[in-house]
Amino acid sequence: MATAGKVIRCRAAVAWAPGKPLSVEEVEVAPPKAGEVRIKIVATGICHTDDHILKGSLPNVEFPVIPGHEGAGIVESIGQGVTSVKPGDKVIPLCLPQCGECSFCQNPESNCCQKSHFSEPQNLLPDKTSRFSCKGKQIHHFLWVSTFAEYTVVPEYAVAKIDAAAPLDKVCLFGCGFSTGYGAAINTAKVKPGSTCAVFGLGGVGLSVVMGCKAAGASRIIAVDINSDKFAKAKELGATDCVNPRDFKKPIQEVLTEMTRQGVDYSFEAIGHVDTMIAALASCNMNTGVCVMVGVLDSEISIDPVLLLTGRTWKGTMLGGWKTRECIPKLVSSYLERKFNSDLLITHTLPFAKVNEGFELLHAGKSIRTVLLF
Ligand code: COD
Ligand code: ZN
Repeated sequence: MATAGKVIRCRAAVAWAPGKPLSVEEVEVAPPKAGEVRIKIVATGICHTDDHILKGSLPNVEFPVIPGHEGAGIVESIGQGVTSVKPGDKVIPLCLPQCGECSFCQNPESNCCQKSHFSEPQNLLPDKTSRFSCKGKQIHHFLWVSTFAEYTVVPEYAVAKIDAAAPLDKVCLFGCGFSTGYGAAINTAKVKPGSTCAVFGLGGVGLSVVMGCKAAGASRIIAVDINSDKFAKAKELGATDCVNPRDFKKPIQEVLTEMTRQGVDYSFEAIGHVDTMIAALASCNMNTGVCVMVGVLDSEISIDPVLLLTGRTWKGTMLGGWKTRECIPKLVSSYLERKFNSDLLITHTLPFAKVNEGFELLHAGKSIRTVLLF
């Protein structure tokens, strides 16, 4: 490849400081070092988590930074010792790696690789340097993936090789939103056939939970959102009932408990607010209910312990519980076999230069997923 071993100058969206819109800049992307892969990003989705970065509400993010974590691309070049991918391969960069060696990776029940940001920051690559610079300044990586860049450099164990037939402008969603939501239902909650589910928040992540509940055979799926415009899509994807908490005077947990007599079997929170986390927990069956929190809070939460004392299970999920390098390619294959239609989550496709327009659509509640194309 003509570019291998050389610095590449290309476009990227840089967040220079919290509270400022993204700025599309020309950046330099250094070649991959040993154990790293340089990827030409072809498409990237906009997830609400990227918006949390711009607002400065995610902990452990360092500015200036190139956000984006829902991308798909093609390997441009590889560093020394890389064996699992080669230039030309289609790949998805993984914001949750799978090193395959740590005790979590070796545990069949776990997907929380110890190389993830819970153990070490992913603002710089593992050798503690950045491959990005702009106007003479070092730019930070985000969760190692930084998909709002035309080229990005990622450790090999955070790259999943996918089927060469995969359409990158569609399967980019598997880097976060679809995998997180779908897996929260299938892997984390382990939704059983015939069960009743409630999903709080009908963004790209919550609607993927709806799809997961449906695929697992749930017989009733109650979709909850304060934006009723989301209900048509929720029904199309499998919701049987749609509820807007603003249509009721009483708390939504009481509404759901009345609708289902004893509360739902599984509830999911895909918003990231304290009140909806507590409402989701209180909405599931007091004894056998399972509540999965998918959203992340920027504050602490306090609950009445009786909510758990009676037997409820309260869980979290990381990227839907998938062992990423191993399972994301399988999910892509299932997509190619048309086992589900995640394309329905994509409401807008924009050229990369319009990245800030994509965020405006998210703020206005008009988009589910906007996919940016380079
Ligand atoms: N009650 C009901 N619905 C609400 C409420 C409320 N009080 N407030 C907002 N909503 C709805 C909105 O109308 C919207 O439809 C939906 O909730 C949220 O959707 P989006 O499109 O804004 O968000 P998503 O689906 O892209 O992302 C949601 C997350 C919860 C994943 C995200 O915000 C988050 O918390 N991210 C951090 C967690 C994380 O790291 N997850 C894995 C990688 S992203
Ligand atoms: Zn995300």
